[in-house]
This record gives sequence, structure tokens and C-alpha cells, in this order.
Amino acid sequence: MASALIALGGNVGDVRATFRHAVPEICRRADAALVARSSDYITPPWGEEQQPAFINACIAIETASAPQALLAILHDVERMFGRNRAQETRWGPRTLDLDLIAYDDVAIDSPDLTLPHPRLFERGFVLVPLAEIAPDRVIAGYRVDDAVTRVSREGIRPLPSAE
Ligand code: PH2
Ligand code: MG
Ligand code: MG
Repeated sequence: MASALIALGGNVGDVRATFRHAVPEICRRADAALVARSSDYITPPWGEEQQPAFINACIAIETASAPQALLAILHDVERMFGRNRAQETRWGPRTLDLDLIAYDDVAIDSPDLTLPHPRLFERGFVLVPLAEIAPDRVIAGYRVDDAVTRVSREGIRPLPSAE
């Protein structure tokens, strides 16, 4: 079994409901156990600022699926919740984005998958939820709780749990 960290994001539709349904779907398809789930956070849009705020969260899973297989599962689950890559712009609005952040200590640099995630250390919307569930995890030589002190938390707020 491997330990994978996945970032969830979205800003179209009822994103928190999407997350609630997507997490068990990921676990079912990836033969995975959910180890931890962060709070949902409201986060200012990054990359393209003229769009609604995002909701972001992170999960940690133990999975029997290999990295490329897990990536394919994440893409399938994105599609299942209305993601249509053909109709979207680079940093633009989306129903569900599932990014594989880290997979054990595996390093991969292929056209469709880079591990650890190449923009992780620039993104408060990933690091803040990640630091809630995996502060001691070391990714590319950096502890998550150190990395999170180097990014802006401006506008990033945890939401009260939904139920
Ligand atoms: N995802 C993007 C572009 N911008 N901004 C925030 N705050 N959160 C995201 O998940 C996000 C984004 C494209 O995937
Ligand atoms: Mg993304
Ligand atoms: Mg993505």
C-alpha cells in the first residue's frame, strides 16, 4: 500500500456536496482507505482572478493503485462530477479538480504526471489544507508545516463542517 495525498478544488456548482460524494468514489475506485480529510476552505481564485472563489480541501489515502492508475481514476471521477476539460480555460472555473500531490516518496516527470506536484509550494490553497492533515509529511525535502509558512494565507478560511 502507498500513501497518496490528493488536493480537491472547485468553484462551479455545490462544490462541498461534490467533495462529499467524490471522496468515497475515489476510495472505492482506487482500492483505498481514507486516512485523513481536511476541512473545506474558501480560497481566493489563483492564476485567473476574475472568477468565483474556490473551495479547496486535501485528503490522504492508503491505496493499492499505482500512480498512473490513480491519476486515471482521478480524471474519471472529475468527469463523473461534470468536469469537461475540452470546454475550460487553463486556470478557469471548474466543478471538480483532483490533483495528485504526492505518492509515497515517488518522483515522476512524465508528460501527464509530475510527482510531487510541481506547483505545490506556490499554493496556499493546497498547503493550508495539507498542513491540517499532514504537517509532518516531507515532500521534496520540505516539511509541509515549514512550507506552509512561506505562502500567503490571505483570504483562505476554513468552513464549518457541513453536517
Ligand atoms: N485551481 C485552479 C486555478 N485557480 N484557485 C484556487 N484558489 N483554488 C484552486 O483549486 C484553483 C485556483 C485550476 O485548477
Ligand atoms: Mg489544480
Ligand atoms: Mg488538476
